[in-house]
Order: sequence, then C-alpha cells, then structure tokens
Amino acid sequence: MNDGEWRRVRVIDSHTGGEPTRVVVSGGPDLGSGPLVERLERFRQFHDDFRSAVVNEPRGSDVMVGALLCDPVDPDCLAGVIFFNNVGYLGMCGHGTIGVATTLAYMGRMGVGSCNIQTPVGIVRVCREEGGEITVSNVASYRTAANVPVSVPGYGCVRGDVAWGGNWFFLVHDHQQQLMLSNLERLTEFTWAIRQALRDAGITGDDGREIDHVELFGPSQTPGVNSKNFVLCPGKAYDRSPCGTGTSAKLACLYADGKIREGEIWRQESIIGSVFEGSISVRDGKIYPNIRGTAFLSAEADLVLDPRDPFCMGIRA
Ligand code: PYC
Repeated sequence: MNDGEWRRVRVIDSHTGGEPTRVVVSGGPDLGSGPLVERLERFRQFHDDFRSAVVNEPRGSDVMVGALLCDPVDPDCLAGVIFFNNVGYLGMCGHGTIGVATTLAYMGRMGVGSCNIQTPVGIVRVCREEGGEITVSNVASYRTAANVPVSVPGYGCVRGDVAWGGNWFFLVHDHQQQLMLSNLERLTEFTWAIRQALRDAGITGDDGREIDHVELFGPSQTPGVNSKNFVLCPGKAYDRSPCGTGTSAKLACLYADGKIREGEIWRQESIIGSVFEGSISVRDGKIYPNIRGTAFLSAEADLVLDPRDPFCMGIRA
C-alpha cells in the first residue's frame, strides 16, 4: 500500500475549560451546499463512519467533540459548522464554538471583533477580544417545563426543569449529590439513570426530541462564582467545561424564575473548576444567552485513515 491510498484529514484541536474540540479543517465528506440541517442529515446517513473515525478511539476519546467546518449558506456568516460527538450529532455546542472561533483566529480567518457562524440550529454571533476571550451569543433559549417529577429507579423521585439552550437539557438542583471530581462515577451513574428515566417516562423536549443532556447544580466554593455544575453529555462522557448550551439553558431558567436580568453576569463553574461567564440579551421577548470563555490550541495534525486498519473508522460501542 502506498501513501496515496491513505485518506488524510486535517484537524486543529483545542480545549475550552478542559473540554476538547477537534475542528476538521479539510478532508471531510462532501455534504453539498444546502441548509445545514440537510447537510447534517446527509452526514448522519452517509458519512457516520467519518464521525466515528475522527472522535472515537483510537484517534479520539469519548469526551472529544468534533466540528466540521463548512461553507455557510448565509453570506453574512464567516463559516458554517456541524458538531458531533462519540455517539452522534449536536445542534449547537458552546465550548465547541469558542474552540472554532479560536481555531479560525489561528488560521488567520478571524480577527479581533465579531462575526456570525451558522449551525444547524441557527446563527450564533461570536466576538473575539484582544486577549483571546470569546463571547458566543447563542440561539434563543427557553424553558418548556419547570419542576418536572421523574421516577428514577434506585433513586426515587427527581425533579428538574426542561430547557433548550441549543441542545435539550434536564436541570436538577435538588439531588443530594456531592459535585466533586472524586465523585465522578456516582454522578455519571445518577445522571445516566435520570436520562433513561426521562426517556422511559416519555418526557421530551419540543417535537418529542430526546433530552440527551442532564445537568446537576450546586453551590460553588469559589468566591464570585454563582454555581457549580456536572453535565452528562449524550455519549455518557461528562463535560469538562461548564457547558455553553447547558449554561444557556440555565440562564433561560433563571430568567423565567425572575432571578437574572439583562446586564447581570452569571458565573458558572464546571466540575473540574473551569468557569464561563454568562449573561442574557432580551429581544422581542426572547432570551439570547451570551457565554464568555477561552479556548487554548493543543494540536494541529493530519489524521491518517488507512483502509487496511480494522479500526480505521473508530471503535464504536
Ligand atoms: O459547551 O455546549 C457545550 C457542550 C455541549 C456538549 C459538550 N459541550
């Protein structure tokens, strides 16, 4: 076999508050030029092995989030992006968008200032500061149900809010769990049980969409920080960052409860201690969360896909 038979995929890796993002810069599948939702569907139907090859072992890990850079449909956008993970696709990704903006800056495609980025669930605005901090102005976020009871086998009745922040979340405050890194296994078991109980009980987001992220909240020990969270992602990995879409869902709930106003800052800490600054903008009665954080580049590489490799397209569960 010669070099010409290998497929090369150019990627730039970063992490945002500890949560990795792998941006596919070139070598990805041709998804056409239609709306991003259609391209995501084509990705899912015909190129799902590529998703697995990029983020799953042996090249990636369960925690890796991929971001396929593509041309936007809207001419006012600098780029389009489709996010994916170890088990599927994400509508939006907050830490990932901060990673994408940092990557675009590294590539010389974005300077200091603002631009729009198109995602399958809508256009988000990103603003890059001199120091590299990125603020993502997310899609409109909202709560659809508050204090919903769900019976979780082994744990009893757990109550939480259902909210959209670019993905669907179940947000739980009353849980008796210790939000500490040393407690990761229990936190993962508990939130996974909640997710399955939600599915079994038919508790969903809009249009029957599965609630595939579960968030636990508690107090932070860090002065000036409002809250600490643990976020379980769809493929059972926990978010190392405070989760941009999860913090957006939280901000929507805070607003619905009259606990945050425009201009106020909400500092959300992750289970590993990284912090996002959140705030809201209200336009036409809708809540648009702003999430501010920083990403750091960690690698620039060619992934090599060798067709002789039995695990060329990743190890799938
Ligand atoms: O930051 O929105 C986020 C996110 C979603 C899944 C992992 N991170």
